[in-house]
Amino acid sequence: MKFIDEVTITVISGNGGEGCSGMRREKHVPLGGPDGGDGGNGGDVYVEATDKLNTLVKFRGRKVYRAKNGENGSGQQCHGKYGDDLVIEVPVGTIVRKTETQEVVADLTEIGQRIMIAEGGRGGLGNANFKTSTNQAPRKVTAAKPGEQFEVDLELKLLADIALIGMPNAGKSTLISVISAAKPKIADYPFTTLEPNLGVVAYEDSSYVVADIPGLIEDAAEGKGLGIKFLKHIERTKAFVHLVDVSWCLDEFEAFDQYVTVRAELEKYSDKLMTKPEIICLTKIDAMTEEEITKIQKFFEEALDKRVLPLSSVSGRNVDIVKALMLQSLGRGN
Ligand SMILES: Nc1nc2c(ncn2[C@@H]2O[C@H](COP(=O)(O)OP(=O)(O)OP(=O)(O)O)[C@@H](O)[C@H]2O)c(=O)[nH]1
Ligand SMILES: [Mg+2]
Repeated sequence: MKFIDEVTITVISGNGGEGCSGMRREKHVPLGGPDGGDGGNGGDVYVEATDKLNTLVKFRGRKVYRAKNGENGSGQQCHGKYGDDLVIEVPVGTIVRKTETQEVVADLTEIGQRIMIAEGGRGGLGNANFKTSTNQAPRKVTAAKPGEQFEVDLELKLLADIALIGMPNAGKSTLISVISAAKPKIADYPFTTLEPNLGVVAYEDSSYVVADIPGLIEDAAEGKGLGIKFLKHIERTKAFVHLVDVSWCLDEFEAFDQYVTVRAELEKYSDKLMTKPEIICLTKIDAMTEEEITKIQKFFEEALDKRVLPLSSVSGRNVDIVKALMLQSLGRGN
């Protein structure tokens, strides 16, 4: 069971630039004196909480995050440029720990909160700093400090955006296993899933969290089956995908009856559940003829006056469309 999104990345702050050891050389000025400028400081690495992300999926690709090095100082007391800082955007709710010690270095709870996790190395001082009354021509510079490099673990507790609902055996766990990295138990008997499974779905440039919950049966709202506990989970999600296994049904009435049973339980539990966006999928259509599929689909669409999607997690038919519709139901798709 996975309720937590975790990823490890490497952060590297910038090295400080070297201080310069230089002497002023001008025509007609025999002893020009020291004029070496300081090296610039290396860039710092920050993490910043944003509401534009809700998972850590984007960190699965890129693992190394590096701020820029400071530039070296030069003659004529020119100071090196400071290295640019690096700001890593992470979802609100992310906790950052140093991998080695597990020390928490940032716990980001508010949008815009920004915390430095790796400090850039200081630039070295140029020799212009060391001129004294007794030493008019020092060669001395201080060494530039290197940046820091270490691994951090990012951890985000996931809250599901969308719940997969339906009767036991409808194919909920199978669907989450094909759209995310979740590996729930799947079996040909009811109540295989005893606790919700969460999966992160990456679709186009977005991602969202889907919960596969235990099957709902008649009187679930009164605690039957696995009961009320999981309706609470559903309450916090923004939308549902309602899976109806129509592959074994003798006719469209039997198929529709399953849908109505589950909706009735949602309604008994709370009116609020009824107003959430719902994507309806007729599952396991790989085991049906086109004729059977169309007949049941038409019946649902006419009864409900909305689009109903035939789906097969096994053949993959319409799986991408469901992913796109889920994103849309969150107000984030096209
Ligand atoms: N032919 C076919 N079988 C499927 C499909 N999706 C799921 N199944 C099968 O249906 C059975 C139930 O699938 P699950 O994914 O465990 O169903 P569930 O809705 O999670 O069931 P519970 O956890 O008991 O509520 C398994 O034997 C799956 O292999 C599909 O698209 N086509
Ligand atoms: Mg299941």
